[in-house]
Amino acid sequence: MSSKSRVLALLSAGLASLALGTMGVGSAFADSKTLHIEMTDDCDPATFNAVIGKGTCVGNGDTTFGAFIAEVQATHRAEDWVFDPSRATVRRKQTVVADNVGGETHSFTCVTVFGGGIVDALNQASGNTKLATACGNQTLADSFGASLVLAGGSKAFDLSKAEQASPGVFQFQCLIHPWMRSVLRVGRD
Ligand SMILES: [Cu+2]
Repeated sequence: MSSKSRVLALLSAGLASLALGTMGVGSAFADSKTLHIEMTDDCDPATFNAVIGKGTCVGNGDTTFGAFIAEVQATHRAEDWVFDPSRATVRRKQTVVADNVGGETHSFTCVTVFGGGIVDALNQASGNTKLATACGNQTLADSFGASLVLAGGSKAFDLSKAEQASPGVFQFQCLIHPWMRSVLRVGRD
């Protein structure tokens, strides 16, 4: 296999596993007990769907698949693929809601150590050669399945039940695009 087709095969394998995950969607609350984190991207549906498969991108972004890969290889990230905010102060009993406002599926996965996710080609391209460590002794595959958020969907997380990466600090990342990250720090109530 050429290195390009190998990259695409790995990407397809990673994305095919999306279908096997738990498609849980929590409800989004608008009260102050909730912190919303937006998951964004800029996928161009024509090229992403042509390369990875139909339904990969349901948005209306304009970053082509080729430009996306080139950007990740050059800078280890794609600047429009982010968790916003990437840093926030939370309260101990606060609920965090991840809102996927992008065109692709993302995961909002609790990790104790940031690192590579489940798509090896993107791990390599983004320089995340060491895998992330999921919270709660979960495997990456299990935690990925439980933390998927489809395009247009939302998922709520109860921080009181999430493992802290260090005292007072929660870390979340996307296991498809491992540079999409948020660090949540518990402030004084
Ligand atoms: Cu993602």
